[in-house]
Amino acid sequence: MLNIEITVGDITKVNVDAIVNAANTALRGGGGVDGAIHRAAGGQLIYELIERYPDGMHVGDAVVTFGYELPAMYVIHTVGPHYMNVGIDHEALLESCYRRCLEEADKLGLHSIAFPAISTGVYLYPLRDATRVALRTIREFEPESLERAELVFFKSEDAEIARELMNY
Ligand code: AR6
Repeated sequence: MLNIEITVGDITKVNVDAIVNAANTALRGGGGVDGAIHRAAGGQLIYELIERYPDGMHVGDAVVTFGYELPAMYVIHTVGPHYMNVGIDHEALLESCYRRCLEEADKLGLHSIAFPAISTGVYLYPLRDATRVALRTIREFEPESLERAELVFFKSEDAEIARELMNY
């Protein structure tokens, strides 16, 4: 089972093998954590995305690029569900984001991964519900190489909620 840590801070500064980006289906950058990751990684990141993923990606999936100027060697880009979109299974899609990122990291033989709170910003997924999905999916995952998953929260009050949920 993976070791889960909850921390507060900026994910672009975290020293792990891969950080996860909460991207959008176009995969061409954006605001929030996506914007911060692109700024910190430098301009090469967008070129790799354009070259390797010209058609973008689907909600709930994950794709990998290098991290360039980030401390992390890789960025795993995923797209969470927008909570205001109707006719989709938000929970299943969010679960798929976490699972697919873990699978990609494991496939690369990585030991550590850091997640932001996918979908809980601009995409409006309630933090408590989203964190429950994150914790459950990470706990259920059976890793080959991965040892540690860090949940990085930008706001300390969000990390407090996550710590509370960890104890259930
Ligand atoms: N480090 C860690 N967490 C962060 C950081 C950071 N540097 N910056 C923000 N957060 P959001 P989404 C937290 O909106 O809801 C983008 O424009 C933030 O507090 O970044 O999945 C994309 O291009 C929140 O809890 O992602 C998409 O269009 C969490 O990261 C769209 O936003 C996620 O907030 C995706 O929306």
